Amino acid sequence: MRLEVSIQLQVYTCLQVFLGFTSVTYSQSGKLPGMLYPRDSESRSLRHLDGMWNFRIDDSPTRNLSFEQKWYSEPLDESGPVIPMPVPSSYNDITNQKNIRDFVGWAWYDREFYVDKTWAQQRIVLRIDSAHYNSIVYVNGQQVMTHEGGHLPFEAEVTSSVHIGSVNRLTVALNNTLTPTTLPPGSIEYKSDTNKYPPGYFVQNLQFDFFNYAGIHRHVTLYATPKTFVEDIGVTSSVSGDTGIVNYTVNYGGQSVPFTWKVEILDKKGFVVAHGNGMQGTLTVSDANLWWPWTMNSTSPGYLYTLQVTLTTQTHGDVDVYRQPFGIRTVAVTDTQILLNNLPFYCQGVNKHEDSDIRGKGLDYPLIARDFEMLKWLGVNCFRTSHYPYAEEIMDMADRLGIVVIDESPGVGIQKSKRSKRQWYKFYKKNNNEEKKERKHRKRDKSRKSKGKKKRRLGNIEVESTLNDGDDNFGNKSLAHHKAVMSEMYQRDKNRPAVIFWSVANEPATNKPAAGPYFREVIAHVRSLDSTRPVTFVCNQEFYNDVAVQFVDIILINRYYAWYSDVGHTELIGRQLEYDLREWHAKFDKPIIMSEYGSDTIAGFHQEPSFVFTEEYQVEFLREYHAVFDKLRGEFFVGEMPWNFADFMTVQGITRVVGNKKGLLTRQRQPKASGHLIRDRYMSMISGKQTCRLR
Ligand code: GCB
Repeated sequence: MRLEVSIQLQVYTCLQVFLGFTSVTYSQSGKLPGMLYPRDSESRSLRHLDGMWNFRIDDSPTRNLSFEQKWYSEPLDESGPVIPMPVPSSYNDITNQKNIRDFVGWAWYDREFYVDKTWAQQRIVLRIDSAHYNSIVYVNGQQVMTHEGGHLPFEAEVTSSVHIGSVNRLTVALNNTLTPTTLPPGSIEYKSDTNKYPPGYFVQNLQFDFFNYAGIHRHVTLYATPKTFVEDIGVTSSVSGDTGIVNYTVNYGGQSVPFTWKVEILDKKGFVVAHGNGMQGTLTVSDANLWWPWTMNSTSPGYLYTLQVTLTTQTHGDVDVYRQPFGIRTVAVTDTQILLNNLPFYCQGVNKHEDSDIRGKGLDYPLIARDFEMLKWLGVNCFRTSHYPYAEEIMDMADRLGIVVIDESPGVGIQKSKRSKRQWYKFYKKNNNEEKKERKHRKRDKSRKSKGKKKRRLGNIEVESTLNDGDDNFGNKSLAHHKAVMSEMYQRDKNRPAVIFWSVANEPATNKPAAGPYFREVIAHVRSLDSTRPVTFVCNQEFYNDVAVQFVDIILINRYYAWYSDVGHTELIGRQLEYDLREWHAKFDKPIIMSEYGSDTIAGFHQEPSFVFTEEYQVEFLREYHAVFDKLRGEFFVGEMPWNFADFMTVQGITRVVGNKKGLLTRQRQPKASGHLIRDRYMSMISGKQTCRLR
């Protein structure tokens, strides 16, 4: 379902120059820099800069005062009042102030830190695991990096920016404004009727159904490596009989001096089981322990090996050691099945969100532990990172516990395309000769185009108030950014055995012609990065109007029969769903996962016979879907993922009662009746060995 929501704020337009964010810096060869997770070793040290930072929003009417006054050039508490703000966390739900909760624009953070003097001869790197959305980072008043997009890490070498022996200041400016070309896209809408709104009044329109939490969401880390260092590691695997075949590539960064590589595979106990010494190679592990989901191997699920990479420079005697966990496993899809290590895998799934009370989307270890506890309690063997990449600490747990992940990009709500309508009518004309319609549309198009010429800026960000060719959600700018985000995601998660599919988007408007070339290109880009994992997106269109499912390996469909249509009529679910799924399979001949289905349920609401929003309705609703799943499972149906694992926050709106309540669990992670239903179902699948393999 598509939802448009607004946050109301009062601002004036801003005339500053657009800052020109780059999401990532490519090397001259066009290759993405490595994005190895900061780990300590005998050659590397790290320090999290988490804690209480100083914080202030720039709520000036232009949202640009902070740059005019150069807040980054001195401690934040000298340019104005500050409040303490925890890192990592979203800032929205920390205070009791509406203007902070609903803020749109630049929010400023700073803190002081010292650098260990033993790091003096090292290369020092600053990494932010996720900050939403646009970031500008300063060390001691000097800009050291910018990044566009939340949910993914970015880093820069800061060796020459930090002082050793005196205090350093780290300042981060963050802007959560979403525009038609951000990922996810959104728009700023100015309200011009001065009888109703003060001058400069605007709303932020979102095209997705979760709160647009902002802040420094994950760790901020300072780490040190040798000057010549292990820059990147890539591992892929295949299996031949009992032998694991491991292909690796390693790369170095920093000074180009003569060096040697040592590459070793360690098993769980730390024994070397294979070794090599080139920048790339193939190693074999006899009698390999494969990586299995916990439902397919109860004794040793999620088996991880370590690729221990040692780089030794001959002249400097410098050594860098990096240990990369990985798994040995294969993934494939046929026209009716998902195969893990050549055996059929059925996804007993859920969708999730990074979301909790107070923290918003902030990383929180107790929450992560509780979530995995409840995933296991539910019998879940698979989740989707709806609708953006999750924290690396969450992904680590999935790798370790043997829970499969469909890794989804922040491409949620790619829907608006002015061009697409024109193309649609052209298409119509060609096929149905509906010239009249096309002429009418062209007229409307012209008037919109002239309106669209006026572009506005808000706090230095270009916020297109109307959609124009080239800067709509399917335009070239969006496409280039989407591809860059997929590259960043791939760089971060490529070595994770838990990740079995890439999902490039959720519910894009793939009924519009513009979506065809757009998704063909995004998906081809992902395939060019990774030939080992199937690629997909999550679709909510119809089998007869979709233009992009033809490009995917496996179909993921969202459906809300008896909720957003025929509300209350659970008796229609079976008929409508079975027809629908069979048509998709008949047309595309690919396996299908039901990637969302669910109904809002307020914990503690009861009514018999069932009524919408009650626990009885949710249980009855899910059961109707399950009956169809059970019927199609032996055919082409390969997984189910209720929406959602837990209740989560959205913006205020008359269709949401303090957030989306489709959780099997409450936002505090306690089960509703539906949680018990899913647990019974998934546990009986495990013990009944239905389409899962138990060892
Ligand atoms: C959907 C979206 C999800 C929403 C859900 C709902 O189709 O993918 O983001 O939260 O529906 O509850 O409406």
